[in-house]
Amino acid sequence: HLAASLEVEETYIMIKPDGVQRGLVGEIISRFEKKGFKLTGLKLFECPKELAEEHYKDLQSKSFFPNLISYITSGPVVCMAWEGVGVVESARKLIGATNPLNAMPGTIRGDLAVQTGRNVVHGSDSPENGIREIALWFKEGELCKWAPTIDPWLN
Ligand code: 3AN
Repeated sequence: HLAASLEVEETYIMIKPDGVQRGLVGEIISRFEKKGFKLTGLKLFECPKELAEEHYKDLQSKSFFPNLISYITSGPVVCMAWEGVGVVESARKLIGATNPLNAMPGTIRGDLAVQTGRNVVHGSDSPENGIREIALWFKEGELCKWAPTIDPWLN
């Protein structure tokens, strides 16, 4: 397994409809904030079927594909872009294994989910997919490439 990258990367994180409906939005966002990554995009969004199919196009041939698409489009999702050093692999660690029964306690799926088909959150699996997915889910003008401006003494 590759060591965590020292590059500043971007990753696409999405809270799936079960995470929104179970009231886990704040809890999940908080984990990425507390880790120290920078939020650069955030919206609540009802995903059209075509977009879900494009996002998961590599899984098109899988038997669970139709169920996956109806799950993702069953209610609003929270779309997020996060930036930071090694953020892609680090976010995958915070999220935990695809099957929540295999996800370690302390991870989002390990703490908050039971089923693969209801695993509350998505995270890009490579820096290339991070860039691809952020471009797919966000329009130009929806992302904020900000730097801190608050006097640190105020904190
Ligand atoms: P991950 O989300 O951990 O990157 P992927 O990319 O292998 O996992 O799968 C994408 C999504 O497809 C998963 N988050 C899950 O919702 C769904 N999925 C994957 N494998 C299965 C499966 N065996 N049965 C049902 N859904 C699955």
